[in-house]
Amino acid sequence: MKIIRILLLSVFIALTSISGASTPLIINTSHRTVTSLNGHWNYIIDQYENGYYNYRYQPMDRDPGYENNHGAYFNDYVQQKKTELIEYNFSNSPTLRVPGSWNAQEEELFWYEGTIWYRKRFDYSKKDENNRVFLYFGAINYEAHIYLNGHKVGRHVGGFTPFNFEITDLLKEKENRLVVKVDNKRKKEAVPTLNTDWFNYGGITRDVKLVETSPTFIQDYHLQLGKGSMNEVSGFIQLNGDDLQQEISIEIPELKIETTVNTNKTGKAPVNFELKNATLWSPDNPKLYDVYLTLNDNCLIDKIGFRNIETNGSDILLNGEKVFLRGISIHEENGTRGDRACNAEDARMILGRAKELNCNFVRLAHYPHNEYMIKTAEEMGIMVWSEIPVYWTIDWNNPETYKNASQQLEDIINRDKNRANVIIWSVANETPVSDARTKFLTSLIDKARSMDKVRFISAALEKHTISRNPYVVSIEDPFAQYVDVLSFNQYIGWYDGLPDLCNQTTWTIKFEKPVIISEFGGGALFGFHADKNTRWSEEFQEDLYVQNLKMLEKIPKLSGMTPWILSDFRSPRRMLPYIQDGWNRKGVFSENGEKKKAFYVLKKYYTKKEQEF
Ligand code: GCB
Repeated sequence: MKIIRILLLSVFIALTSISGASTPLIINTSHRTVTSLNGHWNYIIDQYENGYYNYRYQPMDRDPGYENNHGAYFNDYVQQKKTELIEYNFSNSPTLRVPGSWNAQEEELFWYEGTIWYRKRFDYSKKDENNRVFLYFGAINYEAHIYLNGHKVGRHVGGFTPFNFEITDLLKEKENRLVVKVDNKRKKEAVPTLNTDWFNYGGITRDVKLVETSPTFIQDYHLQLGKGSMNEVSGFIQLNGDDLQQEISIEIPELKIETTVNTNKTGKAPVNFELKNATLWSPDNPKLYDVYLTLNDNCLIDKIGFRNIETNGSDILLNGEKVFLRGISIHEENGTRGDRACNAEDARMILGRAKELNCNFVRLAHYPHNEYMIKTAEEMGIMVWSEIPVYWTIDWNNPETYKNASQQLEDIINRDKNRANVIIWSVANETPVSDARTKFLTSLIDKARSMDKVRFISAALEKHTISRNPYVVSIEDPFAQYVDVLSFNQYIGWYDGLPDLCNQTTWTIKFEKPVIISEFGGGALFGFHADKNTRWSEEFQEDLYVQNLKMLEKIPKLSGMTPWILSDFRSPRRMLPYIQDGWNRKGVFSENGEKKKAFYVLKKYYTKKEQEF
């Protein structure tokens, strides 16, 4: 008996290690044939993961390919026998809105970190019987196991990146039962790790859709100006399907461009063509062109901007002209709703605040934000710093942790590589210096550069004092030599002395690279007024901004900044009663969009900067 059990277990382990991975990411889903599965989904709270593990704490789950694979216990598989003991029922369970976190929707779930099962029933008729169908999730925080009609479709780890699975063979016309196990428990080896300074919203936090494609289709493409070029588009197109060697036409009618490429045996075609008299994308004129990619009768449209971004010594050049990045850091949160931002309206609201500050740049901290944020920023003429959650104390020596971080980086580059406004991939935030950390981060840089030769690579580093002189500050991190843009966070006047310390501080930066101050700031409760020496008052924060801006202006290589932060945001680390009450108060706006005094200081500075450049 014992031997049989061991045998079964080893079969199970072998099976779980061979599959469950998602299919390559389908980009630009918003311009494809899609059906939204957003809406109300039934849910079951499962704190002990009863639907997944048996009472010996062995998974009842099987990965795809397993014969008679009904997946987990809570798989919503139709039970025929009336006598069968079934201790769950989705149909009689309450519902949650998708997209959205569970914390924001049910009071009893506000602090919940664990497993919740979601179930959605739907009918689906394909537009053409030969077509293929994929199930696409914008993001689920943090780990997801997906089952369709009693079969395991796959598993995904990472709370802020999109993924998809092909479900063509599992899909039915009527009564499909889609079950998702979502687990947002924090873990040491995860990315991010146990400790962060933001709220761990759990759930299906972004759009869910079915994407229908022809048997062979354009799955991916990269169409942007090549490195150093103002007019040469260079990139690729990638097909998915059985008929991989085909001709694809590329058209940009407004520029009178019509060209074709032929894909090779692997479905890939390099793309190179010249743009004549194109208006390049910039914050002043965020021009996007309609680009048509046609394979047989199927046309996929995208709106693409073209721009050149380069550094020259310590300058950043956009389309050949020196630019100052008038930025602000942002969390992906709608504070009024107290939830993750998840739609175009949220994006317009958040980025509208950045526009009011006169920003031309945003740091989307500390994880990949949803696609609406990137695209809305692109339309509004706002450049973007995009980041992965390699934050603070990641498990640097764990190869699985590296794989996870690297996958998140790959997925976000894949999703956003055609967006002209994205200019920086950031691989980390405030990570403690060690050999293992530097190796981890340089491998991430290699990965990013292998996928994107044009955009800058950076990371938010920390400052150091030299020669034990607290007034002379520099960047000593060995990782600094690998980045294109030198970025660092500093909190002089808040964690580090009082705002007056700014007057005595000087900066020596030895690297011949553009410098971005990726964070500075301090907390203030909107509506709390006192003198400038009283912490948490709007006046203290206002003075802190005045002093910091005066100090930072003196850094000769300064090319931009993204103060911390646009709006107050939820954080379990911030529980000071009557002041914080669960919110990090460093916003220049309150969570409801009220402007604090520091807002006006920063806006004035940015207006001056705009005139200078
Ligand atoms: C930092 C972190 C950011 C925090 C911020 C703060 O350095 O990068 O995530 O929220 O400080 O408010 O302390």
